[in-house]
Amino acid sequence: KTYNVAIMGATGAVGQQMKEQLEKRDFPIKDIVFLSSSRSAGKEIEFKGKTFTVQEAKPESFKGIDIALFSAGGSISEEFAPEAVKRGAIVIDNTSAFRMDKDVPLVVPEVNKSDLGLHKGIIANPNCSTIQMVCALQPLKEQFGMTKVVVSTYQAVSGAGIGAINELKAQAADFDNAKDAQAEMLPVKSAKNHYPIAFNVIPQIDQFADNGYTLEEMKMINETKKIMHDDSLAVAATCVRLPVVTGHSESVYVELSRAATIAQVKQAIKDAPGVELMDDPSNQIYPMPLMAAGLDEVFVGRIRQDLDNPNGFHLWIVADNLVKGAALNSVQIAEALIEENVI
Ligand code: 11C
Repeated sequence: KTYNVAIMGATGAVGQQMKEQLEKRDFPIKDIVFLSSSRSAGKEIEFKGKTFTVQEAKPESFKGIDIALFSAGGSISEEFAPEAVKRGAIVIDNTSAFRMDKDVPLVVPEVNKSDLGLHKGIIANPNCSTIQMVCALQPLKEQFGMTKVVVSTYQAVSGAGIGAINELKAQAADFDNAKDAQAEMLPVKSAKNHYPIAFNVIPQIDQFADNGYTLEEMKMINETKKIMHDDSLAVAATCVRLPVVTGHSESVYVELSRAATIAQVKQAIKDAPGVELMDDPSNQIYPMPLMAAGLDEVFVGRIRQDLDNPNGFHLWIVADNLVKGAALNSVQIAEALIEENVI
């Protein structure tokens, strides 16, 4: 069987990657349509050797569509996802618009594929920094239980879109004027103040919530509990932007409910689907964003037992934020819908 697919936000950093994943994984496509806002409509996209023109999204664009992959911003999803569902499509939404809705499954196939069956038309793709973390945590939680997670992130600018990548590249050309570099995109386009990211580190991703955490931090906290089905899991996050183009890194401290050896933790990570253990300090083997860019896996290294708490472990987790963190996970959700006979 083949399916009619739409990509909403086709010209964005994630939209382009969605197209590539569909091609690479040979997703069973009958027909495909590339949609965007009026600003990007008219651009041309190559897909499997054919040229397609990007169309301005209208509610009627979703007529006959089976699966619609959305990544064009939360307000576009709020406007068009219900229209797509009304016309019979299943929406896989990569924005934060519906993630915490009770009726919307929030899915990382390696972790909670069974939630797909509960969908009412919309399935949410989690935040990139959440996806890579839960892929590594799930096998540990399953085997040893888990009480607490403390994460600090080192996030790439591509998470903030193509404009942020271009800004980093432009700023990186002139170290002598780094402090005065022109900045309009980061920490977040809609913020009052903007700071250069080249030669810098910015401890703000997205806007601040009233509790002093950023929205990115709150996403990691709330989404992790929802995906792992555990409201009692204590989660704290500090999210930081680095001058890296692609690949989010995370330093994660976990406390397990039951005692585990370092060998057991490494084995659990090694056996986990979609996760690759890359941990050999004697040969300086550990994951880094430059090597993870373009790859599907979540890489885990630097695994250490805490020196004070035998149930505490430290991990270093790296993945391509546009691949497993966004487009690949969305396409894997679509594949899982087929495998599980949900569509
Ligand atoms: C970033 N994680 O790196 C963000 C981008 O909720 O899907 C993804 C935002 C989201 O800036």
